[in-house]
Amino acid sequence: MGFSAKLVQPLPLLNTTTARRSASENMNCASPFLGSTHKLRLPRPIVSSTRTHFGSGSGSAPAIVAVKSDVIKDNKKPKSDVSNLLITKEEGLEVYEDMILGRAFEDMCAQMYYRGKMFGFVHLYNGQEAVSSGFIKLLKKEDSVVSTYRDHVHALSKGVPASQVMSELFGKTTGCCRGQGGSMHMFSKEHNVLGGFAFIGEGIPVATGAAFTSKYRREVLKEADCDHVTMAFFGDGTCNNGQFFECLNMAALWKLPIIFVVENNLWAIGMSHLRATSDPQIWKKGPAFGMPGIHVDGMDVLKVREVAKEAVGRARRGEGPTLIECETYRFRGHSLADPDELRDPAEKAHYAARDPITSLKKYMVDNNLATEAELKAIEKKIDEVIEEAVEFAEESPAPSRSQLLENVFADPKGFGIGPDGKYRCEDPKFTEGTAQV
Ligand SMILES: Cc1ncc(C[n+]2csc(CCOP(=O)(O)OP(=O)(O)O)c2C)c(N)n1
Ligand SMILES: [Mg+2]
Repeated sequence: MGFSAKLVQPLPLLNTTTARRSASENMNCASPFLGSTHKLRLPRPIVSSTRTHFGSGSGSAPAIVAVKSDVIKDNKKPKSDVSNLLITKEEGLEVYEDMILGRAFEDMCAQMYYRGKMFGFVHLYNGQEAVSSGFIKLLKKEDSVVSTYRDHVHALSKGVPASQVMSELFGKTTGCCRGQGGSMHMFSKEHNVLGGFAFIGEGIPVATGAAFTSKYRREVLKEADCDHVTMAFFGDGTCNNGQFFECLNMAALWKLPIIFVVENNLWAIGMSHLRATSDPQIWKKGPAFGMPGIHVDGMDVLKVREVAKEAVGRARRGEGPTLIECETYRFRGHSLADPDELRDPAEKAHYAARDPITSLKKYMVDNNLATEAELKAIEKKIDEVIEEAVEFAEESPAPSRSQLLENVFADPKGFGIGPDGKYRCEDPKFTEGTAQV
């Protein structure tokens, strides 16, 4: 069927030598792959000639691709002409509040984890807030989000109350999964958060299935107003997993209303992205499957939001999927159990200076979209929300013992649902005392 993937602004390929260097070594080289080569600049209105172009989705040429990293040309202060601004005051305040919520929530998680209030692995999202807020705040309640084990902030952006997320982390019954999921398995039917997933890549087929549901409802069940969109979030390391490729194929084949959001934070635990993948430019996998592939500076919420808007519109109109690679960075170790000794301090400092919250704040204040006092008031409000979430989690009851075996359908150790349909346990050593449930 001969579509032509047109590269509007091609990125030069990294040569092999470059690809073998660590991310930090690449910081000062000319690789356009690492947005780190760009200094933090004030966002300005998008210049039309450098806009990201999406395919129209009609006809047989869906994959027009561009790289969205160079739209800001200089350091001049933008004019305060409201019509030129990238965001309205109301939207800016909403996004700012969401980013502050994500950051403050995660900081509190670290404190609570080290005080022994949380169990198992806890992966924090500090530094990546522009991605969650830039994408998810554009969604409707009916739209779905699928996350990974780094999932608290995605759930918060989608509207799951901080108290429910915190309580889940404390393993309490008032958590969004009644305390049974924990940090890596945030789920909320009400908010269409279809899961955190501990296995990498595991959520991508779930998201593809959710997007298929929307299409099926619209086209087969004739629910004309079903224009629901699904967003799947996952990391750079996950893009080397087969499920990713299978789902790109199906989503493109069936023109599913899905957005594949790669949070490329340059590392998969202690493995540099540049050492782990044959072609580090993940966005290029989009056109390989016949869908647009976009690279965006994931430390700039305004740029993220702009590409997200186009992709959401495209999905809602039934024009199919989009792959968006957001170049971002996590400010903490892989998990709270990770001493984070592998990454170069210079690399960490470089990205710390590009804090997405600081740059949105600067944009809002410089453009008279908000005063320092207004933003301070938001920060104060969120501090209270977080304090209340901790109190709520602290005071909530722990699950009863009987909950332990709920939803357990089989287990080789001999507990689960027996032939009589009742819970059984044949290994008292393993589940100590639960045999009476
Ligand atoms: C199927 C599977 N294999 C291996 C792991 C172990 N593992 C946990 S996190 C991770 C790295 C994932 O990195 P990335 O996708 O970049 O996400 P990030 O942690 O950077 O957000 C790996 C390999 C796993 N969870 N699941
Ligand atoms: Mg990663």
